[in-house]
Amino acid sequence: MPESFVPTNRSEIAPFVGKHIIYTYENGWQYEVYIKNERTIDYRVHGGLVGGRWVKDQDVHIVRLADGVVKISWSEPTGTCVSVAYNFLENRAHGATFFPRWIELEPGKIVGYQNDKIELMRWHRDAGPAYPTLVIDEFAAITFVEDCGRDDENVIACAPEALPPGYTLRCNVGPTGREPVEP
Ligand code: FER
Repeated sequence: MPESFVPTNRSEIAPFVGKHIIYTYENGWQYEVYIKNERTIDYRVHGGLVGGRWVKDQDVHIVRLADGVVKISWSEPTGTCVSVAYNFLENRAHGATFFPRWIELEPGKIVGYQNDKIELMRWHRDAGPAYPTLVIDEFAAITFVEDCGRDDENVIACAPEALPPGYTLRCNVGPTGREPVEP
């Protein structure tokens, strides 16, 4: 990631900093993200190819696309590249993830807490095979949103499997942006 990246106008992305959200892609893969500050996210993966993966302090690029719409893009130590647009007005997201071939072949290698094995991830990235890239391009429904403020290390602080039952089922927003009706 070039060190030269300057986030668009800090005040432009201020409404998004501190957001903690849970969303599920149409393919069933479920993610949880905390926008920790203008340059950093923490996240957990609750289901899908790499369910059980969790990451703190991923360096990201964050840009405002419109009121309530933000795009976050990054390159991981594994070589995976991700770009996700979150629309908080309609509680929808669209993510494009570009997985190296070695992850498609052996996704288990990136499951677990990445921060304890960053050098190993870089080793796998460089060992490959990198290509052909697996492109996963999906819409997602955002089902939970809260504001946690900036730089809170307690929002994403344990493995997905250590969370209380029902943690990801909490639902406080719907597709129109209003509170959902009781099921
Ligand atoms: C997302 C899509 C993919 C996301 C993270 C990823 C935090 C990362 C995938 C991976 O590295 O395995 O929406 O949100």
